[in-house]
Amino acid sequence: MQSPQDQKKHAIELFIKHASKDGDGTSMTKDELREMFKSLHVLNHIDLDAMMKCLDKDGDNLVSLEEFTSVIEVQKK
Ligand SMILES: [Ca+2]
Repeated sequence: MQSPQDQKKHAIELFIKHASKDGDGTSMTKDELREMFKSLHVLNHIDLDAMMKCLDKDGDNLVSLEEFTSVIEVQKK
């Protein structure tokens, strides 16, 4: 059983790993998001467009680390 802190740490590591593929590691494109879910073996269970909309709060078509972690924190409540 992981603590919420550990889960957040792992999520951030996951984000940076995938966000670094074609960028500077601070934001994730939809393609990178897709690759991330693929690596987690959950892509088939996810509506990528809905997920992107949910994560991308400022609508720039990139998911920043801040946007990513804010969703994780909401889910931990
Ligand atoms: Ca954004």
